[in-house]
Amino acid sequence: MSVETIASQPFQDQKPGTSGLRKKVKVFEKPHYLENFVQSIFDTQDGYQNAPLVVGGDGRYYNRQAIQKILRIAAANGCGRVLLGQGGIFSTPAVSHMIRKHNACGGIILSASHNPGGPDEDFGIKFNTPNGGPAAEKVTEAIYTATLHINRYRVLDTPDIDLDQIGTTQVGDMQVEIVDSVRDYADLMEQLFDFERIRALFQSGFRMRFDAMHAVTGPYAREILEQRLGAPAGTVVNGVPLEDFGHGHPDPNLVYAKELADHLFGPDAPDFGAASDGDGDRNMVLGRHFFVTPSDSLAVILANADLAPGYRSRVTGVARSMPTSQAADRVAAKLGLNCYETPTGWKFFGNLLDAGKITLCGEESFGTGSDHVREKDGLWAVLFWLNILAERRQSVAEIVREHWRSYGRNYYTRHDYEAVDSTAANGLIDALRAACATLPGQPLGSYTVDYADDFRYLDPIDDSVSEKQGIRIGFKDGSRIVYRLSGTGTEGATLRIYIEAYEADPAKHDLDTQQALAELIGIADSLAGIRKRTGRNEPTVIT
Ligand code: G16
Repeated sequence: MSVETIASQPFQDQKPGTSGLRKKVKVFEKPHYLENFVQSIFDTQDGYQNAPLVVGGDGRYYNRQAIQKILRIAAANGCGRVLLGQGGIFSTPAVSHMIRKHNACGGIILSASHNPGGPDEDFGIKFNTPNGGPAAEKVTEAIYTATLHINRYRVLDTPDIDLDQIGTTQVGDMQVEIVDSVRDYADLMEQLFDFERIRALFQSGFRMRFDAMHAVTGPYAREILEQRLGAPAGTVVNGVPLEDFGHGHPDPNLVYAKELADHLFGPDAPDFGAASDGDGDRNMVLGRHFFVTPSDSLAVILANADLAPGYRSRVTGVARSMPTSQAADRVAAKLGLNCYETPTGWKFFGNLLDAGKITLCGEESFGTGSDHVREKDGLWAVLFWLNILAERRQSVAEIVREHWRSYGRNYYTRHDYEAVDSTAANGLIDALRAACATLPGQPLGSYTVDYADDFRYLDPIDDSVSEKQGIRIGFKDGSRIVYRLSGTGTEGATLRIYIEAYEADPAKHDLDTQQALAELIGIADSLAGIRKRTGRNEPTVIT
């Protein structure tokens, strides 16, 4: 067993996006591609000689091959100990928890999140730092710079190990401890929420369906919902993780989790429905014949945080990503809590959470979380809702409607144009940026522009600055249109347009969202010249 140094050449396209490096599997399969990136992590990080490194992924195609490669590189670089989920499986929030619980030097997560999996689909790799969270921009920049200069990587010449057997294996001088992927995470959930109350809710005949979308949360949801909380067997559907997610698109929204949505809007709908994504960090929450937007979900959780034992009387503040609706801001204002607006990307919450400035945070992209880990957490959000439902004994729709009556309703929608020509998409954003200077004060339809800018974030903890985080157009009445390009797509560019309007009058809280926002949607289209610039007549996905 010897360490080999393999000569290699840089790839120019290894810049991590919103959440790690995401590419087609075919790209990762190119000789040296994955190896270069992983070696660049070891070349720029430290601590792995003495503290464990957590490794796991969402089980998608190429997960197992990638893990064997990572173990060989880790051993060759002097890593002392790896904590690996059984079968190479860990949900993203579970990795975050393992890093924190075991004082690890960090973690390597293999996932392309909600993107489809399979030989012709997507794969991804992400590095998380010792706080359990996605690496901050300065860390990902350092890794990226290393990938541009790399000329060799190290591997230990050793056979594959059995990833399925719990226990400890030696890989050269490195110890690989294969652990139960679920147990520690499920124990943590039990500390945060009132499992007895939720158990009683299920005993009272409350019915739910959790759609794991053939992705990583299946085993977690079965253990927590069906075993520990006593939900009837069959509550969790599509619960076996598959390498191609059963040909599905594991993105929990009304378009891709259609089967679940149809069931919740159908004649025999249960009381509660939920889904999670490929790697278990996103969530969608539904009531009987009722969809809760992620922005509203964050606001409702914040307003009801005292009902969960792990959050009672200890919420310090909240943060939301800039394009997320301002519903949580209204709750924070009423409760006298700090509310922060950050760029898109969970990594921007890390400093605020570490500094204790916020306890809860969320994003419109179906992400909700708290300071229990440093990732968004799909099942955590579902359990928070179950805890609220168990205490309040009202339906999801009643709880949300009551919330709107107290705080007003932020009508909200996101229109995505996927796989748009990158030059056209960049041109569209550049033109909007140029228009920002002259827009304030201008009337657009029945609205008047209050401010227009390209969002710039000054991190209040480390003073780092992130520029060009999305074009914001705010109107005098508080409505907003936001444009930005996705940082997670793997094909062309994805243009996202976020549209929001506030409605205080309860008599107007039951409109169809697209109708309530129709005028703003028209303004958003014509202001950006979407048809002309992209050649598209309608969005690919509306959420
Ligand atoms: C990632 C990030 C999120 C972000 C989302 C969408 O989620 O962790 O913070 O909101 O991407 O990003 P974009 O709009 O740039 O595509 P995930 O679940 O893909 O890891």
